[in-house]
Amino acid sequence: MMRFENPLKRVERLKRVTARPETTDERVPPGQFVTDKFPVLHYGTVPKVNLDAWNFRVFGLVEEPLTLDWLTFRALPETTLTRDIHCVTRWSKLDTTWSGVLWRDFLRELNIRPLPNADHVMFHCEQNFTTNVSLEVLDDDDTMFAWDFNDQPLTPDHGWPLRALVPKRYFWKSAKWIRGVEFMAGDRSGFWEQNGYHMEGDPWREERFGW
Ligand SMILES: Nc1nc2c(c(=O)[nH]1)N[C@H]1C(S)=C(S)[C@@H](COP(=O)(O)O)O[C@H]1N2
Ligand SMILES: [Mo]
Repeated sequence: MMRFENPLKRVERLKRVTARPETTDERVPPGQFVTDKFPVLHYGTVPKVNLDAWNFRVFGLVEEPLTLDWLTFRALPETTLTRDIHCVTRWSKLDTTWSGVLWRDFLRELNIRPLPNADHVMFHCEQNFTTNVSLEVLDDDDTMFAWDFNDQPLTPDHGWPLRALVPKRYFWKSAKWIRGVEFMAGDRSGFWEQNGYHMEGDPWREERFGW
């Protein structure tokens, strides 16, 4: 629906959207409404991904940069969890179930050691989409790289073969078609953040826009 919209125009339009009725449900952050649908939102087109050529890069401020192929990545220990997701365009979806590798398991299993000055990451995706997240936010028990939704592989439009899941942030930080993580000293804005979205994006504080 808004796939091809200029991001700057999109932000302007979203700022004009009048507030919808708020719910008192304690699971629903302010200014959000609940939907049972699973909208598809992204900038650009759905990439065609070839698993044989797919890789995942761990780079930037880490002791040993790595490149993983799909089978190696997919063999990481799997966890399934159910969380609510909150999109900055005001829909929330409750009890979504994801399987993949937890961020903490990913670091431990691959012995990824960020350098002492690393405090943020940039997620890098197909077609140059990026989004930034702090290591503090990632260091949680429900952040993951997900390959299944409701026990089925992700569909292409929801990020197949792999997406990030950062459920305590607005859903734009849950990067689809992810291909790498870059460790950084200090924060840097990703794609939507450069186009006006907030650097943190905490739905409970309504951190929608950066200005
Ligand atoms: N690679 C990539 N990931 C992305 C985006 C994008 O444009 N490209 N959009 C984000 C935004 S703004 C949202 S709301 C969610 C939407 O995820 P969904 O399509 O699975 O609902 O994906 C996020 N991840
Ligand atoms: Mo979004």
